[in-house]
Amino acid sequence: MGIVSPGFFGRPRRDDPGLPPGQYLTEGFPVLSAGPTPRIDPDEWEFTITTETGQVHRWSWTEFLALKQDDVSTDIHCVTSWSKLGTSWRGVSLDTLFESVESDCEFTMAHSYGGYTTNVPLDDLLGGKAWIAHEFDGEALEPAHGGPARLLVPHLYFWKSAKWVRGLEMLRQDEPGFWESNGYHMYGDPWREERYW
Ligand SMILES: Nc1nc2c(c(=O)[nH]1)N[C@H]1C(S)=C(S)[C@@H](COP(=O)(O)O)O[C@H]1N2
Ligand SMILES: [Mo]
Repeated sequence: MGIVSPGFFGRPRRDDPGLPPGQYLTEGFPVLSAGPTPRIDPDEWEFTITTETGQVHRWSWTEFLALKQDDVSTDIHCVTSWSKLGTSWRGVSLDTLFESVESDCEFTMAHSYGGYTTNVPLDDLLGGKAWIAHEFDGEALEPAHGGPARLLVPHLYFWKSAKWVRGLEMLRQDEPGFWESNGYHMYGDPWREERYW
């Protein structure tokens, strides 16, 4: 039997070993927002972590920029099937932000300016896996891509990387955020194709 692999000319390459299943490479940087881009003045910006006891940890823009900064190079994967390899970000590790936080919760809800929410387990935010990023490619993060600052959780589908993030709420039990309430997967591992449920 002469088996010839079919030529998928002109189609996205979906067999790249560096890509999760069902993903194709893009060189551009698509903008995907469920609503309008909020404009946040750095003087009014704050990032908070609220624990189950109601304790609120707060950082102003100046305080946030004074924290230890990481330069991160990582691949990102959107559930709509595009992936972008080797993207460059600068931001503050969630490990740094959680240093002073005491909580027994295993789950978090990210809240954004503009109302977007997404749930992420605490384990997925710690251990050098997630950042609050404020630069992309050496420039201030554009408002369309989440500036002044967005959550960056690159090992999960990109809808977990909340743009215009304003805080994390600690949850005793997992709860769906915006897209998770609309059929997206509660966890969203691109390597297991956890797109929808
Ligand atoms: N606040 C907020 N964050 C968001 C979204 C959104 O609509 N609002 N969309 C999510 C989705 S579905 C994706 S794929 C990425 C898109 O990020 P980008 O526009 O920088 O490519 O942001 C995620 N974060
Ligand atoms: Mo997305």
